[in-house]
Amino acid sequence: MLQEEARKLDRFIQLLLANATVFVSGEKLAGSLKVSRMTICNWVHRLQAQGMVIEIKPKIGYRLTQVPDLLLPQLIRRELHTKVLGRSIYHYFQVKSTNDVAHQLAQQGLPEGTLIMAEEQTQGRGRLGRDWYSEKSVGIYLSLILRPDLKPRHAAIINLAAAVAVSRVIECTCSLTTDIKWPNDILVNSKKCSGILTEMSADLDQIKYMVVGIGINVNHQSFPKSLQEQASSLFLEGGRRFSRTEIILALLRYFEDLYLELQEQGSDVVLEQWIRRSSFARGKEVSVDLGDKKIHGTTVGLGKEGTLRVKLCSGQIEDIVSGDVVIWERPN
Ligand code: BT5
Repeated sequence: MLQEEARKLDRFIQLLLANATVFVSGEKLAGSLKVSRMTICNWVHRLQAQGMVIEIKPKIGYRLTQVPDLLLPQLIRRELHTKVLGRSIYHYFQVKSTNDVAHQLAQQGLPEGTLIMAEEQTQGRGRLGRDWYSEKSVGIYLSLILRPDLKPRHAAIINLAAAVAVSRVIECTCSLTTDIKWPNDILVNSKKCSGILTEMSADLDQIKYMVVGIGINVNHQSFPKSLQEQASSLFLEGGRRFSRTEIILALLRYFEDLYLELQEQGSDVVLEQWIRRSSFARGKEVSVDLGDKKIHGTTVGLGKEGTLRVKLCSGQIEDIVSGDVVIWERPN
């Protein structure tokens, strides 16, 4: 769906929500949104298919009587108590990737804190061109535009801060115990329930903007075979459904607190919290796939810029900037 159409559809839902006690005529809706009555009719059928209950009275109009668990900006805005994050909200029913939309909007000059959410991603992305499975309306797929006053080499700290915020929200809102696998996998019972993809546009010594993309498996009841061993959802681990809206509200608050503290006090505040929340920070025997080689060793903390420090058998310490970490299964 084109961005402009998606914006109009959101405005349409807003009008239905604002007038939920009365029937609104198709003509009036079409006029205020500058679309045809046929478009209104198509949208109504589309929303009904998404679980919205909309009464249709011929020659009179439409009335919204029941809203499903959609990530409606109108509802999020009403409950949001942040200064920066979510000050502008874009919601889409379907996009390729919320990170792609965020890049486009950032290049158009949208401000820091702009939030982009989608019910479904058709080409959700992980790191290094990998896919992110994004089933419709059961997960959280969001991206935030940030414009931090940081040198590009400090960007990894933002990634770690997002991981801390996701871990905190899963613990506080869903009462589940989490672990963080460096740099950005949030695990519940050793299975991945969330991933973060942080991208940036930068000059040599200044970040122009960053896009922090967060995916959380919330109410998924199952996963494709290829992911079943490693992935899970809060529903599968917690045994009940969770409100995606409530999780997003808490996430934005926790992330903003840490983001503002980071800019005032420096990276230690993030590093300390990350280390406290991760069993991978110290004393874990790991293998790290660096692309061109694999190393084995024991983790000995984080470097100032968010690197993972691994002590090799030789005693030498490697600072890992990027790579895939797994628990080292020592050969017998
Ligand atoms: C990540 O990459 O974990 C980053 C994921 C970021 C997703 C968000 S959603 C909103 C925003 N828009 C986007 O397009 N992306 C971001 P990485 O560490 O490379 O992990 C990717 C790997 O995790 C895949 O190769 C699979 O093995 C696995 N995977 C894919 N989908 C998964 C899912 N839903 N849950 C758990 N694991 C998954």
